[in-house]
Order: sequence, then structure tokens, then C-alpha cells
Amino acid sequence: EQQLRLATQPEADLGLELYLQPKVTLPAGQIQGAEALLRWNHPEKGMIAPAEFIPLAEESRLILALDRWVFARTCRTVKRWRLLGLKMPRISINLSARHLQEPDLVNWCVETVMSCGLVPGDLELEITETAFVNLADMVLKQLVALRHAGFSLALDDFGAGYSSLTYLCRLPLDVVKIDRALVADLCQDERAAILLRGVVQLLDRLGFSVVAEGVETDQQADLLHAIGCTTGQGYLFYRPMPADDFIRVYQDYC
Ligand code: G
Ligand code: G
Ligand code: MN
Ligand code: NA
Repeated sequence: EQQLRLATQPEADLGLELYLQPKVTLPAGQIQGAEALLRWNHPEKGMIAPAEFIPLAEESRLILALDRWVFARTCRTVKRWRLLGLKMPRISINLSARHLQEPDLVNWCVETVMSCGLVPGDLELEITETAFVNLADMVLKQLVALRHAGFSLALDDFGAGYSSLTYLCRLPLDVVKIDRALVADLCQDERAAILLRGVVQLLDRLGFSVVAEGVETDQQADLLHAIGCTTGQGYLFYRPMPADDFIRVYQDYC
């Protein structure tokens, strides 16, 4: 618990770094937002991607500390940019499923945001659908409370793994992010394109904003646009970059 508290101090030097990856309009590529992604700069092994340590951290309460570090660091970074008079888009932050079991989650998020002079509407929270496998009352209550507090909520990695269409009606969501596996299949396979077109139309009719993840080729961007998906994220446009690089790219561009 002591370590957990220490690690949530955004200035604690743990070798963690905040990276941001822009989300863009399709097919033009105008920056609309950005996702906060953790990087671990290990003293010997160099930069370690979260795919290598997030799954381990998720086995314990360590993930809470890591996510809270990202959350707090993002708030402080946005505060600093505001003080400098810089423009910025809405930033999204990943929250692991475990948070939804933490009774103080909503208060902690609201207090952290407010302590930096921000409002919850400045942020979006991305939650992976594995969080809802057991759709406990607690989980639903916390999502409702987060949204009521003003956070925008995104369902991450939709369409792969444990997806259930019932989540779309039962959860208070603003955004659905289409898993990169569906995007990867898009140009390979006629049936995959038909599937994705239907999914995008469905999400649109239900009133969600739709973001396609893992856009890597012009062909994918064009096809996504053609089937009605107007926001994307992926290496074709920008890789995740240090927060300071992001704000420079964004200012140049405004
Ligand atoms: O950045 P990269 O593609 O390596 O990320 C791999 C995985 O780690 C992705 O599924 C991403 O959602 C997850 N991830 C990255 N940063 C965070 C974070 O701050 N919190 C959580 N919970 N997951 C993260
Ligand atoms: O699961 P989540 O959406 O949070 O995953 C985000 C991760 O996906 C980031 O850590 C980023 O490194 C990775 N990512 C971003 N764009 C692409 C892409 O175009 N292709 C692939 N394979 N991974 C990507
Ligand atoms: Mn995400
Ligand atoms: Na994802």
C-alpha cells in the first residue's frame, strides 16, 4: 500500500514516461485527440513497451498504481500546457478493469482532475471490454458515476476477445474503439469488410463515436472512411510519442 501511494505521486521517479498517440480524422489525418500510453524506461533494458509489463501488473494491485500514475501525470501535463496558453485536444487514459472494483475510484479521479484546475470533461477514460465479463453491479455503478461526474467513457478493443453486443445497450458509453484485429482484416477479406461496415453502422445508429485502432495503411484508412468510420488511430498517422513531442506537433499543426 505504501508503494502504491508513492507510485501515484506523479513526480516519483520510477523510470515511467508518458507517451501520447494522436487520434485523427479519416482519411485526412487531422488531430482530434490523443491517447495516453505508458512507457517504462528501464535503466538497463531501455524502453519497455507496456505489452510486456501491463499484463504482469494486472495480476496484482500494481496496475492501480501504474494507471493512477498515468492519470495524475496526464492531468499535470495538461495543466502545464494550459498555463502556457497552449491548445490541446481531449486526452484519453486507459483504466484497467480492476479499478472498477475500487470504491474510491470516482472520488480519486475527480479530485485529481480538479486539483489541476481541469474538469472531467477534459478527459476520456478507455476501459477494455474484459472489464465487463462479470457485469457486476459495482462495475455498472462506477461507470455511471464516472460519466455523471463528466468523464467521457470509451469501450476499448471492441470486436475482439470477449465482446458482447449487450454491453452496448447496458453500459453508459460515449465512444467505441474498434479493435485493431478487425482493422487488420479489413483489406484482406471481403467478409471482414462487410462485418465492419455493419458494426460501424450499428454503433453510429446507437449514437456512439467510433474510433478505429491500428490503422497502418492508406488502403485501410480509405476503406474505413468509405464504410463511415471518421476517426482513427495508428502508425499510418502517428506513433505514440513523448508528451512534449506531441504538444509540439499539435501546436505546429493548429
Ligand atoms: O503501447 P503499447 O501498444 O505497447 O500498449 C500495449 C498494451 O498496453 C495496450 O493494450 C494498451 O492498452 C496497454 N496500455 C498502455 N498504456 C497503458 C496504461 O497506462 N494503462 C493500462 N491499463 N494499459 C495500458
Ligand atoms: O489497447 P490499446 O488501444 O490501449 O492499445 C494501444 C496500443 O496500440 C499502443 O500502445 C500502441 O503502441 C499500439 N498501436 C498504436 N497504433 C498501432 C498500429 O497502427 N498498429 C499496431 N500494431 N499497434 C498500434
Ligand atoms: Mn486504449
Ligand atoms: Na485497443
